[in-house]
Amino acid sequence: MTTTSYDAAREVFAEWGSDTEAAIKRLSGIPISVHCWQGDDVVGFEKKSGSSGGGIQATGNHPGRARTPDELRADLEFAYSRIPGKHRLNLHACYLDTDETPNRDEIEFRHFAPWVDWARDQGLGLDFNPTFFAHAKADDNLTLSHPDQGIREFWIEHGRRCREIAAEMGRALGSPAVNNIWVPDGYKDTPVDRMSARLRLETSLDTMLATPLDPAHMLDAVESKLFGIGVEACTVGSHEFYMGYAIRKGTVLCLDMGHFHPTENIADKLSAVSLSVDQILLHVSRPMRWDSDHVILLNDDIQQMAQELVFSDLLDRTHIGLDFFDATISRTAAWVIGVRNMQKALLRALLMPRDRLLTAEQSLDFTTRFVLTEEIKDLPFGAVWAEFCTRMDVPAGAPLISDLDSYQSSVATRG
Ligand code: RNT
Ligand code: ZN
Repeated sequence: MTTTSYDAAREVFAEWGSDTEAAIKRLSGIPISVHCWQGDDVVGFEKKSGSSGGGIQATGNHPGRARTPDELRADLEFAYSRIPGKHRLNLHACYLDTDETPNRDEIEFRHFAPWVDWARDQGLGLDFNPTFFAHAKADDNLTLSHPDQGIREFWIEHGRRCREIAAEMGRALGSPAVNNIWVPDGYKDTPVDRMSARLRLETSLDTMLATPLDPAHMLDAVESKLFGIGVEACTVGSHEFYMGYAIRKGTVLCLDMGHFHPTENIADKLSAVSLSVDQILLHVSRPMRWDSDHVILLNDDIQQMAQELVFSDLLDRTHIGLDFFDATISRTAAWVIGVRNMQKALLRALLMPRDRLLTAEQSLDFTTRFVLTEEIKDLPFGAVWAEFCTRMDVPAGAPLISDLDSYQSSVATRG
């Protein structure tokens, strides 16, 4: 039998005390929730929203944007076929698939049934999100905290329905759907009454979440933000607001990597918040100077995040979702490379010589810790990744590049 580069890598890692087979096995069981909205620049399939746009915006005009649910599913099927392992799809409520024209406060499970049938066929779990943006009733950048009771009630009803839809999705697929609440609410210029806005958001959330639903079918999550375009002065649902809310109400806490000050280290927050909340949802993203939602790279930020998940034993209570959208490059390539980067980061973390690092740190031998963290950067992680891809029957390296390119060419003629 010839020695492959994987066999050689396995031996190298074994010398460092790391088990490549165990790492591959663990990685193959970590689902990533792939966000539908990278496929069409966060446009969705509503026939009428009465929106003037706003809320969230992708920049770029690369050819090939999915214009229908069928096109989006075809693109996703291609992307999943180039991503090792079994994963999830994260759907937004504005991606309904129906000839009907329900408003946001009228949507029902049947409007999403084609997605559920498809997910079942593909062996995918589903996650869900109410869509509190890109709608006439969100044009003031105020929804659940709007001073107008009628507008608040409209959005509360939307949120209620989304919870029910998520629960039905989770029941149908036998895996709980995380239903993540993000609202754009905030003020462009300095408000004089932050308190009332936050009290209104709190009361609206309480009303929306009042009916308990089976956690085997759905899990409520809340997502904070620091600021956004048009809400520079104050975001009602800030980090402190939602962290407190999640702790008091027992919801999942969503941490989006783009929703903090640019120098804050999101990886550092995981162990800290995990002492107070049971489950975490990640929106893995790449903020460049602001919450720009660039496609994630295999960079230090992602690596540190993955290492914290592994070293703090948080993988079993963290839902890993992605949140980026770039319309200047192939959207399918963005999905494939972004998800694979998250997986590569997890693989590297799983291959770290954990015991040696912990021993050095516990004995205050920071020199050894430093030497270790830097020397292990040269270990043959790539050979283990290539082996994982081969076993999962997905391409790596040159064949992947030509694959991504030919799929992009096949969709580039879309109008
Ligand atoms: C917006 C939030 C939110 C959205 C998605 C589309 O800043 O990050 O998660 O990106 O809901
Ligand atoms: Zn997000």
